[in-house]
Amino acid sequence: KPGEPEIKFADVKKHNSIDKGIWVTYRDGVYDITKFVQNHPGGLERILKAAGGQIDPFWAMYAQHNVASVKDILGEHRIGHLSEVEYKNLPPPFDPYQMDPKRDPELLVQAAKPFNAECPLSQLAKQEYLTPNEKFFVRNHLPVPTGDIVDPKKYVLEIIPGEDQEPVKLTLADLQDEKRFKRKKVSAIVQCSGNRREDQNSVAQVEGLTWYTGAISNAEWEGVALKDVLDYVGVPRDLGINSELEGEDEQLHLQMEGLDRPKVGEWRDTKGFYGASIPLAWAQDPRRDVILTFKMNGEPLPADHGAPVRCLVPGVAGARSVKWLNKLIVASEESQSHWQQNDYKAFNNSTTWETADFSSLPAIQDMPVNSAISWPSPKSLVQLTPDGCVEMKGWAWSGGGRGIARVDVSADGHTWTEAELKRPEGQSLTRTWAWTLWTAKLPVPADLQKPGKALNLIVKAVDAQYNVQPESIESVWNIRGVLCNGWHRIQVTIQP
Ligand code: MTE
Ligand code: MO
Repeated sequence: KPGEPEIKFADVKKHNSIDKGIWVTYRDGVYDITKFVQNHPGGLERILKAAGGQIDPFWAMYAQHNVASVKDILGEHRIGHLSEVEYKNLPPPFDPYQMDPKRDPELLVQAAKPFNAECPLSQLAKQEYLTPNEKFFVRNHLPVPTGDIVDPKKYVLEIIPGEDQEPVKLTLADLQDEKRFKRKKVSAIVQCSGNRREDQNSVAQVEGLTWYTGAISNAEWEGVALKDVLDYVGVPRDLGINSELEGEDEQLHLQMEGLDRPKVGEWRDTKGFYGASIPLAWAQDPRRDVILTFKMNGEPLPADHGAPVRCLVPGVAGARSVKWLNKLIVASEESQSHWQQNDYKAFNNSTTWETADFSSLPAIQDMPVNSAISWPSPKSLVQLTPDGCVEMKGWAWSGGGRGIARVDVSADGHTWTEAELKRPEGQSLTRTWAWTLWTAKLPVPADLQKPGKALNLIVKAVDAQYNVQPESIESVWNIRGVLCNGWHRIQVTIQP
């Protein structure tokens, strides 16, 4: 701001309490937030950690601040700036992500800190049923936990079998003791609810990470059935199913807490852990195949995917498969975490951030039918086959165990050709957790079979309950850009 004073960092440091006033810096700006702190949505205690210092490392940690509305609020409290020299000489802000693991350079990175990356389109186009671990998409909200808490030899899972009950503790060796728990393998998709968000951005900008079609991957997870573990710690076998019969208010839930939590310097935000929940009925249902997994595609679970133990919930939003599992709690209410209550819900396309009432909608669980084209890639040049067809490949998937009944491709949205489905052997159409890969040979209309012509390629999938993807993206558009499952369309050009 023109004419505003230059302020010394030493003066900022002095304003570090409610009595003395609370100043912070963000980049080179200085802000007096004394009047704001009581209204901080994340609570007074957290914001006081930044009092008299740089707010940058905290905002790097709590990514919900990286939106224009939050920067506007801060702007209202600006009182001056640091000198150019002083700003340059500040120690670089603590980087809570410095211990994150090394990643495959081919992942399509959408955010570096926290790390979020898609399975590359080149991998999806290979049509490998199991995505190699290093190519599996990553969606982290926080730094990957490190140290003793995730050391396989020191890891402890805490399970609270019911309200007011003592926690039962299990080590990794306990979970892997085959005399105690039978091993179980499940091939399952993890898909982020925000997959394909970029298509919604083409209707109108939404808030959230950019995802093209690669926030989805498939692996074979090995571990132990969650129902067996709940059984072992004394949760009555039919508790969840009975509670479901009692109705919504009496439903029981299985809450999951992650070991990942915000940290800045030595400080750990003990209440800011990642959390989610599912109905207890599913956790106990042998047909839902929920597992506590410690192996992915035959290898120990990688750090990015939740090592040493993850709760893998097939068929639902990726957000419910909690990584770096710390606690399981049988409870009468859902997880109260931000990600269960105030995120991962889909409003209609007229609802704005001002009118959105997150408490009015259920958390996303079973995901809707979806599909995408992995080959050819968007905007590429394609070679037609001698009989005037274009070859296509892609994936299709539906939640809740619903298999894929049909995949249709088209060049005009009116006439459709059925794709060939590569259904894994033995897959049941009512209990399918993995994707269905497909290939198609789409006849190109004669008037379009000319070099240099643009072609629009479309795919839609139909699941075993005959749910079908909606035609338009606009009809499913929502402020958070979740559950984007309109027909997937790409444009390509015929090789000149
Ligand atoms: N679990 C923990 N503890 N922390 C997280 O940030 N992200 C969730 C889920 N489980 C998350 C988590 C989300 S939103 C998704 S989509 C999946 O993990 C992504 O799983 P992946 O990184 O193994 O692909
Ligand atoms: Mo997600």
